Amino acid sequence: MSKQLIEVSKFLSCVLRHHPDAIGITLDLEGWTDISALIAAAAIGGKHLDRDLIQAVVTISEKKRFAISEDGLRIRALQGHSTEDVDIEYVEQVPPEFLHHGTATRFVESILKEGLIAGSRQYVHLSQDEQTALAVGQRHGKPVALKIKTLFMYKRGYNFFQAANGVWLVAKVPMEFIEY
Ligand code: HQG
Repeated sequence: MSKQLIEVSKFLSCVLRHHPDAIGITLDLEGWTDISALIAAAAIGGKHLDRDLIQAVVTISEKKRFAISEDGLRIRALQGHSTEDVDIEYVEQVPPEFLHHGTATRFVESILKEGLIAGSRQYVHLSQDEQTALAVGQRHGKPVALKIKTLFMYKRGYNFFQAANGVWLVAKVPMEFIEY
């Protein structure tokens, strides 16, 4: 992805997941916002966006972070929200026996005490495979992938959801379900 597209992707992550209020847009409960309103609001804040740039980011994003509505008028982030304005009705799914959580080695001590918590986000994020988890962990420092006994958790009553881009979501992971 070019530098310009990475910058637009970060901007979209910021306003569509965390701070829509920063540019004065509103997101509905499913996270959608009007693309022309987004472009206009960004312009007022001095940030140039246009439909082609937005479309390019949506198409190229290897993590499929965003989706454009079928009518082409709206955009949303598929997961990763911290804003309370959004409460996406994710599809509940039976998880596989194990999923993986990528983090940094410096967090492991605390995680093994408290379990995994969502922090500022709405959910703890889990990856299908160890390699993806390590890439997620890398964002925070020296990466480590924790193996989570997800089917066992499910059988104990935890609800699992999968975002449209494949990321698994769960409210928390108590330490008894973490293999390290
Ligand atoms: C850690 C990216 C100490 C947790 C990815 C993580 C993902 C604890 C950090 C998505 C803890 C939170 C989310 C505890 C959890 N003590 N640390 N008890 N419990 N943590 O960024 O999962 O590129 O909010 O391990 O692909 O890293 O943005 O969550 O390291 O799907 O599209 O607290 O963001 O996608 O960090 O990443 P984050 P995450 P994007």
